[in-house]
Amino acid sequence: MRIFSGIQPTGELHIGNYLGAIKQWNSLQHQNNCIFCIVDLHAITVPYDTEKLSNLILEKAVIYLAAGIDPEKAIIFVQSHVKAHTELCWLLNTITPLGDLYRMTQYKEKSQKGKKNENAGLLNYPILMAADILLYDADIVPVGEDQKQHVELARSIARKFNSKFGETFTLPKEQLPTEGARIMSITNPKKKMSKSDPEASYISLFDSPEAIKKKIKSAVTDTYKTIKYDKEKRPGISNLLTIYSLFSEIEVKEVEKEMKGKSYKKFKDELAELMIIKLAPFRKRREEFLSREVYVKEILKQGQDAANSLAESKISEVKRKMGLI
Ligand code: AQP
Repeated sequence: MRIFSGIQPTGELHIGNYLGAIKQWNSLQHQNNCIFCIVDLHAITVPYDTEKLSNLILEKAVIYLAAGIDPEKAIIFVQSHVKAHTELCWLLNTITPLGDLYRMTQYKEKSQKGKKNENAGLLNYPILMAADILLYDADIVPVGEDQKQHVELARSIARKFNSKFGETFTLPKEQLPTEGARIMSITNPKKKMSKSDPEASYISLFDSPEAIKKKIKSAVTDTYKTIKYDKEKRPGISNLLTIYSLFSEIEVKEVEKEMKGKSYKKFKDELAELMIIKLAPFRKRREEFLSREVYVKEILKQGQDAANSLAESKISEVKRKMGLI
């Protein structure tokens, strides 16, 4: 299987990005042809700091490596280093109905964050994402729930292209983890955890033990007394139970049994301890790779070459089919 997925260098990676996406990448890389991209061109569709972007891009490569992505097994590269992504995006623009873009949940949410957020790039984001995926004929796209709609659109664009210009693209399918596809914000458990939201709302993969303790301690729960999963009525405690379950690899039902009779404070203390232990190796490996910038850049260069050769051959086929010379 060909696997493609990416993450935007918009901020610090949080446990949602890990549980929703990177954890799946880790297991998929052993038996598939994996391509993992740092999607920097997506990151510039929202307000950003030009001074900080280059560091954020490099840091994401460090994080992929720290999280266990093996450059011997997977291609790791930066989206803007392979020109065919923007070229294919333009070509796919011409067959994508505007209505499909306006109904995308992420567009609606991000454009509502203020007038300055509204730009054509934000609206066209899913077409660039379709280009990212279709360029490599990806069969599977491992993502969290928020990206499902975009992968569905990529599949619909591929189908449309194939019927208009002849069989060209593989129809991609999203792959969501059974649990952890939507980790919620710890300050507002009705909202998805997001790296561009205020720092208190997410737990970074690299938060210090003190920060983890502080954030979990102030995580929003409810006024009930028992530690029970009920996503609709008790989103806060349910989110914490999901996080505990995923990091401990114990099913939620079992965690509930283990926590029976314990106070929220005790549960939170145990959750914080668990996360401190589980996240410690990420922090350590990140420090190691941060001090090996030359090596990280070399990995990205090799990734660029490998991705480029696949992408160039696909874009030539696409242009030929569309009648361009
Ligand atoms: N809360 C989440 N729970 C589970 N999975 C999540 N993902 C994001 N948030 C959660 C998954 O992480 C991958 C990378 O996401 P992205 O960088 O492409 O952007 P995003 O989906 O918009 O994630 P963020 O954290 O909310 O970033 P910002 O704030 O920049 O928009 C994707 O597979 C995503 O599904």
